[in-house]
Amino acid sequence: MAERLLIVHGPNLNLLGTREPEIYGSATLEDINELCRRTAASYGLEADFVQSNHEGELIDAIQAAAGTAAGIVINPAAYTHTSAAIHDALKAVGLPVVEVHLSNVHAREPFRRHSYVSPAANAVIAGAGPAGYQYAVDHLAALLSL
Ligand code: CA2
Repeated sequence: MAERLLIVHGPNLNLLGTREPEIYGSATLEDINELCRRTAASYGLEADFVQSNHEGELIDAIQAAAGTAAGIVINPAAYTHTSAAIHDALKAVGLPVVEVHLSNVHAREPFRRHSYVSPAANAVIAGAGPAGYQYAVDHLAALLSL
């Protein structure tokens, strides 16, 4: 059976492609999921997806990945800057993690420069737009020696 990756999208990312295209571009979340799916398939991996506007639902999905997924790609969105709980969940499952941000969070408001999630991630990609998700899947495949 194919190994699986979990792709986690945080709050408001369901709005991608409909608002603030000058910051987040015109790709929809489904476009990004399709990019992840295709990139994962190129390594013989399958991808599962979750988007939620609720912190607890994201944590439930991360916990459920233990035993079902080989790695996690996560854009925690605004929870990046607030959530010790998402950090703890990622540490608890012990899977390889790549944190992705569409925008360059370091070139924006000062509050976006700090991530609670980064210490729980193997790698962080910011500012590459949707391609960042492709690079994240590529990196997980490398960590999995695929
Ligand atoms: O750059 C990123 O990917 C972010 O994780 C996006 C978050 C933001 O809070 C982080 O600082 C950086 C916001 C996601 C909101 O997405 C929207 C998409 C379309 C319209 C409005 C919001």
